[in-house]
Amino acid sequence: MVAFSLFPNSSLDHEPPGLLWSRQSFENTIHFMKRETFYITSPIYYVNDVPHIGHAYTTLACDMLARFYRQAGRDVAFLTGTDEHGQKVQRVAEAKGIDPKLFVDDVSKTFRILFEKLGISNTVFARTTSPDHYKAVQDMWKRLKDNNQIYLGSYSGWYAVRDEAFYGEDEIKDGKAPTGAPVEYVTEPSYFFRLSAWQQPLLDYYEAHPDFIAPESRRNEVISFVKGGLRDLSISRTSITWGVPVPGDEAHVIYVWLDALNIYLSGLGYPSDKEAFEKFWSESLHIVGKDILRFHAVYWPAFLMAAGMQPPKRIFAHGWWTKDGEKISKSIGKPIDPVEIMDQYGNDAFRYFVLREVPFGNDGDYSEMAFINRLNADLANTYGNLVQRTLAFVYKQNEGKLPTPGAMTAEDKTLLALPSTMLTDMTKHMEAQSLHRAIERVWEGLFEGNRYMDVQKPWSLKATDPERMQTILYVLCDFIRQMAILSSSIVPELSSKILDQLGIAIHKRDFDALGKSLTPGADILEPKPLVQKVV
Ligand code: ME8
Repeated sequence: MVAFSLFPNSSLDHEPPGLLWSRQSFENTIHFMKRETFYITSPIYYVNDVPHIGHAYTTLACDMLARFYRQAGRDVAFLTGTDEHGQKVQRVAEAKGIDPKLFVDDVSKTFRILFEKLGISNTVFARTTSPDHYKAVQDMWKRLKDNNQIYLGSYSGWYAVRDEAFYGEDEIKDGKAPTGAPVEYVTEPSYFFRLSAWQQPLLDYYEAHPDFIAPESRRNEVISFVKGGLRDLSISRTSITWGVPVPGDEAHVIYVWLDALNIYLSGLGYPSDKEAFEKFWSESLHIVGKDILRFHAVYWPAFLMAAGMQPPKRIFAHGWWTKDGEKISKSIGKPIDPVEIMDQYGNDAFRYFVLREVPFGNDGDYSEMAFINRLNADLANTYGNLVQRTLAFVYKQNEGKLPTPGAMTAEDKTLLALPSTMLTDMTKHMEAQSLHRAIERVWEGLFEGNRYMDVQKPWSLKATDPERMQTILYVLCDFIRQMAILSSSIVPELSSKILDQLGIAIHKRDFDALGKSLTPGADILEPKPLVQKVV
């Protein structure tokens, strides 16, 4: 039985209490209610290098989805982790003169620490060196073998260690892989997977499941790649030792991608415990970078179908972050350290910037100027100011208590009804993984809140119409409460601070609290500045 630790990163001191409560509450009620499920996965990252902005990016995107669906009442499993086998990792460990297991333990920890710092709400941190994962990989191998999908042969061709990928002669240009990775010529005995036999079934599957691969442009690329013909795939190596042994032929280790992809099953406890697998697999969403879409959208469904299993529900490939137009990675010398940025500007600022700045699916270039502009304009001016102006005024004018509203005007009612409409739009965007659009929608709401305040001018009514002033302030407070619920998956720390200031109980922070209203006269906390502007 896999323990879905609801907080593997339980040392988090910045975790918003709302989510902590939600998860505990969900776990308690799990046996009594049958809720919709959601299984979100990030790639598991190679441990040849320390984590950078790219790894943080994918995992943050998954986290936004996980938090959103938890608030929507779904039972969420969220996997991230590390990919620890293969030639790339073996070589780095050898070069450092360290035992590979000690080396991977060390680097895997740096990913775990980064995700804790980012406030990632994963339920599983999976590692390919775990004994349970070995079982899943060997189980897959046996299924493929039993189904006559594997044969022994010999591989002669190109291999790029950086990509851990085999390339055909026709793909090599100027002595490099299409990704620019250096290649080496390999000749070794190898087991092969009958990938060529899956060309038509894959094309049929893509056609019958138009939402399987997204975005659309990437789906088209995959389809034309498969239409171009599939060669049988080498799935074992004899020239390396760092991997899962082939059952019954230990001179071979299983190809690192066949090994790694199975993490999505072993992370659910498969094959020892099929309960979680049965519960979550049909609602699985793999978020990956565009660099590894071929492995996920071609090899993975082919392996699964060949093993007699269902492909995942959907695969979404996002774009690539560059800095000054160049690829980001330590080995290429352009790292961007997310920890440094978070230490300087705060977690939410980093999270907000990467998720908002670039349409999810497109490439983006990191610039500090753009980062600071977003922080100042969106977080400080639009969100922070609305909350600060309102709560500071209420706290001062109303002796630290929420106002009591009188009769409401059409404008009041319109503003208060906005968050529920926004949730409908947000949900539509989240279903399409248009994360940036979901965020945009929330900020459109915040603009409306600011506009309402500027038009209603509650401060000008203090002497002339204090009753109307109370109503306006009440509307603003209730609007802010609802906005903080909606923004919880986007800027969790900021949202939870706002809800804390308003005295909103932890169990009233999910989407079903949207239509309800604040209790007039309840105490609020003394407002503290929420977002520090960068000047
Ligand atoms: O491919 N921009 O691991 P990996 C955006 N172990 N995203 C980026 C990025 C960038 N500049 N750089 C990295 C592997 N990423 C395999 C995966 S899954 C069964 C096995 C993100 O460490 C993006 O998600 O090379 C990309 O797909 C992933 O990190 C590659 O991580």
